[in-house]
Amino acid sequence: MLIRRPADTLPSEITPQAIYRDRREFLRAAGGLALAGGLGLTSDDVAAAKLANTRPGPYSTGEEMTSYKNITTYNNFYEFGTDKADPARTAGSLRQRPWTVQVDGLVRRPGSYDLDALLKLAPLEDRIYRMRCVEGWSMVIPWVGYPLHELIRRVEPLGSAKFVEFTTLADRAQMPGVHAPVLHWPYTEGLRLDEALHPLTLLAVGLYGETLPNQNGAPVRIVTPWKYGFKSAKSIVRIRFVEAQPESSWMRAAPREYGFYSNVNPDVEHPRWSQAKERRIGEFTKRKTLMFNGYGEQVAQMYSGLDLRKFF
Ligand SMILES: Nc1nc2c(c(=O)[nH]1)N[C@H]1C(S)=C(S)[C@@H](COP(=O)(O)O)O[C@H]1N2
Ligand SMILES: [Mo]
Repeated sequence: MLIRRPADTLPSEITPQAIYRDRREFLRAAGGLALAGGLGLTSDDVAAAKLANTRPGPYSTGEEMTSYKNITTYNNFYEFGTDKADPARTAGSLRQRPWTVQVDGLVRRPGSYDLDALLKLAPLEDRIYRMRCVEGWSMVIPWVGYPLHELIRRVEPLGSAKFVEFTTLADRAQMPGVHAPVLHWPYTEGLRLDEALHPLTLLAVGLYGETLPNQNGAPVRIVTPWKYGFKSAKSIVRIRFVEAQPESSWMRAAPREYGFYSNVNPDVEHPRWSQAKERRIGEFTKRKTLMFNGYGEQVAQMYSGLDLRKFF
């Protein structure tokens, strides 16, 4: 077990000036919604105004974004209840600060890193991603964050590290859903190291130009847009580098239904339903689900030679 030391800060020479400027802009945006109440604007008005100031980063889709309201009231976050409406109602009890992320396992610079220090590691970008839940619905979400590789590179994984495991907060005092035995707590997820290093994989801290609402995984989460939503672990507290493929909470709960890879794949049906189509939240006609959620050009080469029916 690692002991938290004050020395667990990442070197300051890796923090260029530009990052501080970006961060100031981000924090200014985060005050926007509070102001909106006074002006009588709806949160969607404010979100639209904010987006006028955002510069969609690489890989952003030009598709219409899901409304702020839908993104923040239709959630899967079982630590706050299993109904889609539960997290928006009950996640107010989550305390976003202080927040530390423990980095350990097969890594040269393990430590307990303060989230505010992690926020300064790289410029925050706006990334508009398609997201697909294994349940058959999808959204387009404008995330704020930076590629996870920015963090991974700086903590220097050892050559023996092949996978990354994410552990999320499981605090009964703050999370009413953790009392229910619906999953094995804490919620854990994992990626192969090359997936975690892929430029699409985000360490996300906001959406619609704002800090993350609690129900969306505040204060920091993973986003892997070519995989089913459950791979995008919310409210993470630990990143562990390991040699063997880790077992995620969903694999443990239902190994026949949820594999480690969980790449969006319209050709591999879930044992209880087809994955060929999806309903974009806010729309009525179903859409065809795209291989790798439409990110095949970016990610398919990572799986060449892998039988995607076996490694689902
Ligand atoms: N800790 C934690 N992370 C989680 C979940 C959860 O229950 N607990 N649900 C997952 C699922 S199934 C989905 S679809 C996405 C939903 O993210 P969103 O509510 O921000 O759209 O979060 C994922 N991350
Ligand atoms: Mo999901």
